[in-house]
Amino acid sequence: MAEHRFTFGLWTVGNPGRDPFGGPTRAEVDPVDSVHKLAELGAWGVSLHDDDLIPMGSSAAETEKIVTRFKGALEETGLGVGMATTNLFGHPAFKDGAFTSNDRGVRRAAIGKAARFIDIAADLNAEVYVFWGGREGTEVGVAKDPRDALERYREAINVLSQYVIDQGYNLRFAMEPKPNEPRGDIFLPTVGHALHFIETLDHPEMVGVNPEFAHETMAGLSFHHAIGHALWADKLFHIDLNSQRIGRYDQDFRFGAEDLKESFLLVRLLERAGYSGPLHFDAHSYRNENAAGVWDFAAGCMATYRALAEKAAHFDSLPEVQEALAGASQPELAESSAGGDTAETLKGEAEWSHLDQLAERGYYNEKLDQILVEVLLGVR
Ligand SMILES: [Mn+2]
Repeated sequence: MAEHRFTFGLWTVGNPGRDPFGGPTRAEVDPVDSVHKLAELGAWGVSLHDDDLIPMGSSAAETEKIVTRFKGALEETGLGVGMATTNLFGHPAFKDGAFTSNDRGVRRAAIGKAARFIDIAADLNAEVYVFWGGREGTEVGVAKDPRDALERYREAINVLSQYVIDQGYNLRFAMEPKPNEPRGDIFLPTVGHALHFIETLDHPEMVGVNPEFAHETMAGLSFHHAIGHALWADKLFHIDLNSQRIGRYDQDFRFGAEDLKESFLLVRLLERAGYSGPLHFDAHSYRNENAAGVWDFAAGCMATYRALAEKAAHFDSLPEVQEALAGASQPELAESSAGGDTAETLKGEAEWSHLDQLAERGYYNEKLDQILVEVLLGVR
């Protein structure tokens, strides 16, 4: 099995347990300590927002000192940077949006803040630069024409793409969709919306998606299908793994903590597709945990992914699975439907006059799903 490149955001293992109803339950963590601890646990790398590493308002000299110390920790441990991103949601100025704020001054500052950290991301050899537009949305629909907001969103990504090209940085962008929270409704709410948005950009080839398990699930959608769509479009540049129950707040639980079956389908798909990008856990430990619990959380994310990858390989190695897949005509879906014939031919009686006969067959779905459940339960 190929080595998995597991990464964790500095904000994930550094999450102090704050929620909308209560303050921190854990102490702040030094990013350098997180790097060392993650290396010890067997992670491949880290990811970070600008503000996770460099407090806002730091001088140029302070910034250089912080970045140098952080790079030292990366060099010492051999950890890489999977992705970097901009915090365009925390500062009160971004309360109406960043790239889509009605205030042009805010929009210009947001692009500038991203460009500043793109320089540092390139210096840290980050593979991907992510855009999660947490504040890009509305509660009051009448206050923003969505067409204008999308045009400004597109403009911001175009200006920043051009900047990366002009600087000669080896950096790709990834858009991260989310349906809502913290805004009532967020622009680019699903993977499908983001995939279309990308096709409208000046440099669509350098922009992909960063789908997150919790975000698609919040919208009641299948994450397995979302990843299938991103892979089919050759746009899966990065992925955010965690877990989530439908209909709840943005839970960001440990990978596999909820919906093991969907997690299994996801891991099986990623493994079969040969996805080789970072496997990033954008999740955090339960608020009632202390520092030790945080590292149980991190180890658990990686252990569950590995276990599901093994389960997926085991599932596909079972003769009864191959038999049931054949019974389901699953391989036949990879064959061309028309096979060179035209619709003119297909409208001939020979092709559709036997629909009653075709209706009689079953598709082995009960058998397949039961085997999957038994594999997950460890009884097969
Ligand atoms: Mn995320």
